[in-house]
Amino acid sequence: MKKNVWITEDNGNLAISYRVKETIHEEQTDFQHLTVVDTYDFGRMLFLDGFVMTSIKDEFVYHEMITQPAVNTHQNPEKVLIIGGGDGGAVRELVKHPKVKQITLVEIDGRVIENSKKYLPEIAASYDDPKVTVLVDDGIKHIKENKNFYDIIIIDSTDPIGPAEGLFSGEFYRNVSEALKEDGIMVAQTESPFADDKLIKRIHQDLQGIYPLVKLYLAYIPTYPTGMWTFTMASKKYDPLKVKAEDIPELQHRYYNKDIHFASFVLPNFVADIVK
Ligand code: SPD
Repeated sequence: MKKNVWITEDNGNLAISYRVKETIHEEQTDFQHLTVVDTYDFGRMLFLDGFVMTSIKDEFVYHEMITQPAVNTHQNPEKVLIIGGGDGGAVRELVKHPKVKQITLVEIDGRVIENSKKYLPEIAASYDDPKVTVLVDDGIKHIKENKNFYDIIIIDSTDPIGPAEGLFSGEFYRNVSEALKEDGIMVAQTESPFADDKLIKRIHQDLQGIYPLVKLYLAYIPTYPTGMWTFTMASKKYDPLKVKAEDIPELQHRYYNKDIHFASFVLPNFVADIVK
């Protein structure tokens, strides 16, 4: 007989449950509670403090969309920094890009990296690539210590509570801008337009005070509550909508392509209203 065990992400007013085949691993790290489960519908899933971080079934959407629009907008995206992203999905996507030469991942919780390598090898697939340097350190501190160095900075954070709260602040975004070169681009995951409209608006306004070009874009991620998810790109020079489609390399992507590059910046009216 099949077991009837469920794991639930409970946001207070909204809860989403997944039926579990097997609990693979559970531990309290120095920073958060980490759980890896195998689920019937989404395969293995990583939860941090009870919130879904990634699933084998839909992770490609998030990891392609937090990396590819920026690397295909920047004309020379050689040095890329990822803050967070310890599961390795963003690393895997950046390694694919021929123009990216050096990827630095700064993850505060080394246990996320170790457990992802062990239990989510499809996602943590590129840590051994020679382009990749991993630092287990505080991303906020790393940003303050590096000035005018990176072409792209990707903020692949958890939700804005707990260890990641500081990664959503105006002060942090200003420091990110100083860590970028004069033509740099920053991308952050910025939550759901249904659940987090005030946060998205505040982030947008903060970034507009720092960068000449700020654009919100969308992707569809079933395991992130409400399904519709936003990313915010802030750029010192390059406009993602002025990219030539023929310059976007045909890499092995399951979600991102030349049309999605432009279409993801087309916003439904209610989303456009959040950032107008
Ligand atoms: N509510 C989910 C937000 C999580 C965003 N980051 C996930 C990390 C995947 N690399």
